[in-house]
Amino acid sequence: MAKMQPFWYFLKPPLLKQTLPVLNYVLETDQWEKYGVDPWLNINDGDTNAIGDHSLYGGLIQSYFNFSNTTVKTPTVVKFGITARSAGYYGRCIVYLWDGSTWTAIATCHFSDGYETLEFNVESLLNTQAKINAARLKLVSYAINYGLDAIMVTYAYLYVEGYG
Ligand SMILES: [Ca+2]
Repeated sequence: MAKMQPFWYFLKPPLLKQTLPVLNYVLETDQWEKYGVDPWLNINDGDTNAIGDHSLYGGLIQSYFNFSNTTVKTPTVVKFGITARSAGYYGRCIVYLWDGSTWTAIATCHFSDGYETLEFNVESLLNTQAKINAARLKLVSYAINYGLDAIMVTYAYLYVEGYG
């Protein structure tokens, strides 16, 4: 027997929720340490496949990463997530996202011991399906305590809610 749906079910498409992990890496500026297999940030697997910076002054650039595509045509919530840990006093990096035409610094991340995930709302930047699907990620390490700050990053993704 067919499942009955309320009348309003047919008026509004279902809300889609999609996690779009890093898909691949395009070599542009390659300055971070690499551990494991390219593209390192596609799976949340700790130090196994990760990138890091233990350099004295930070400022190292790793770009760029592409994300998986979304089928959401009308995004309502778009977040960027990054999973990293300190490998020293603090782990710090600046996150840049490409929207198809420009790079924007969306956050300076601070990580302590042990992997944790930080999320940032980016729907003001990535406000269309085209921009989400054009998005690229660039990470720049950032050290305040010279010689003490160090970072390991293992996972990055976009999270999208909206209607197809
Ligand atoms: Ca990883």
